[in-house]
Amino acid sequence: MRLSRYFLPVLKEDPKEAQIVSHRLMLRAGMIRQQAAGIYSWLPLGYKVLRRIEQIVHEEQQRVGHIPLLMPTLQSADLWRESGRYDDYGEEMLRIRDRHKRDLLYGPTNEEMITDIFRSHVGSYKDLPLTLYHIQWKFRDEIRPRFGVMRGREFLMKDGYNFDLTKEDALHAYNRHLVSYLRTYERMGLQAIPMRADGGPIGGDHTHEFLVLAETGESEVYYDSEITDLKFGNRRIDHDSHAECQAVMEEFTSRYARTDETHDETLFQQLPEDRRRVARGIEVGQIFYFGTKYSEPMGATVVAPDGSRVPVHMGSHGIGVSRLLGAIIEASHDERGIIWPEGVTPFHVGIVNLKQGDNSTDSACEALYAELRAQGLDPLYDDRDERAGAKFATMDLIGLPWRITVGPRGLANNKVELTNRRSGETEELPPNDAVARIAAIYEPVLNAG
Ligand code: P5A
Repeated sequence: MRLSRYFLPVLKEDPKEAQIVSHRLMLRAGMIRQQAAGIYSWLPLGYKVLRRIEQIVHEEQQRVGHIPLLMPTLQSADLWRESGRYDDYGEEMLRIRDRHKRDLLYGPTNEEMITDIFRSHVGSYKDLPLTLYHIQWKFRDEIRPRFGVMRGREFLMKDGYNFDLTKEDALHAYNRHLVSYLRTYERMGLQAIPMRADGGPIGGDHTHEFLVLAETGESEVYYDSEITDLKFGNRRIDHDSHAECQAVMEEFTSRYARTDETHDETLFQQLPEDRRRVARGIEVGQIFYFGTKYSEPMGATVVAPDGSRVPVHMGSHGIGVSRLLGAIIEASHDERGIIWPEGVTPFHVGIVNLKQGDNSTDSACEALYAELRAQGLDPLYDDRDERAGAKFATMDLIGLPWRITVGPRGLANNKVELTNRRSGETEELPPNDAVARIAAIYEPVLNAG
């Protein structure tokens, strides 16, 4: 993309309404625009990151055999009356009436709808196990929408639902989700720690939240510092193996790590003092096993091997896709702006032309731009007629992990500058080497799916 032709409405001033850094930077970098309290338009740069995050989520879901589908945002109230949640859900649910006076709602989650799909089309244990998921907008009429996309009213969620014959199989699905979430967040450059949590309006007492540690997080968390040494990394796991998934689950959840809802001070005090941590965290996902809470009242049953009809065991599993942008920025920024991890960056590398209009500089930039694209990369070329300082400030603000700076002085020696956004380290090298370097850096990212 050439910046002169892009739509990147950056703000010079700090927006007053933003209380936390991610909200401020998303507004300043022209990523989002608020349309009503907790409701945002996704401007091109924000939309690009949102799509990258969605892509990672899709790839990691499908890696473990989960099947994508798409359910609507509007749902019939009757489904929710069947489960009993229409009255229970309270004011967070946005209720709508259509012209025929039928009650609808803007879905805050989809347990009822997926259970309806299941009961209409699946009748035998032979069709199990089954996990279906989608990435779809949700609406929760939060009392206090705040912090930009972190606590929106309209927000994008990946929600998945498993259907199993037995509790044991459903707990395997739970563990498999935990494994796949660990990998998903790591690909986004995040450490998200599974912590024992509370079932809330979704239900069940077997549930973990995934938290990214950040001072601005809304949840208070208590954990054993050893847990932050755990990495999932590039392990190869057989996702159908109960034992392998169980082992990962135990490794990542056996140390003390709880949100304030389930915190137990007596247990916590048993940790050596130097390992006790009290901090704040951003909840970027949650997994639940709730057994037959929905299948029983809604009649989602299958014929079991012995011929009897039994309600299926279910769980649901959510990732806060739009919230993740805020969480990543909270975890990765400096005073100049965002620092995107390579896995989610909107553009892989920025090209800064220090002397727009100078023939040799322009053509060197054009050649770099073309070669990077030929390598399957997505560069942003700042071809505007602006001062170098302004170009650097924009690149720093929008947070591309790498920048190639091209000017007549360097080109006289066949050199450009390659700068790392995070460390600030700069190296001079021939343009071809810069392309090769960037291609090598992104090779694992482009092949991670
Ligand atoms: C699991 C999937 C559920 O809704 N039903 C389907 C279950 N879980 S949850 O924990 O309530 O939500 C899943 C994730 O969605 C994000 N989230 C939000 N993001 C932005 N703004 C909000 N108001 C909001 N509410 C929830 C969180 O990341 C949460 O973990």
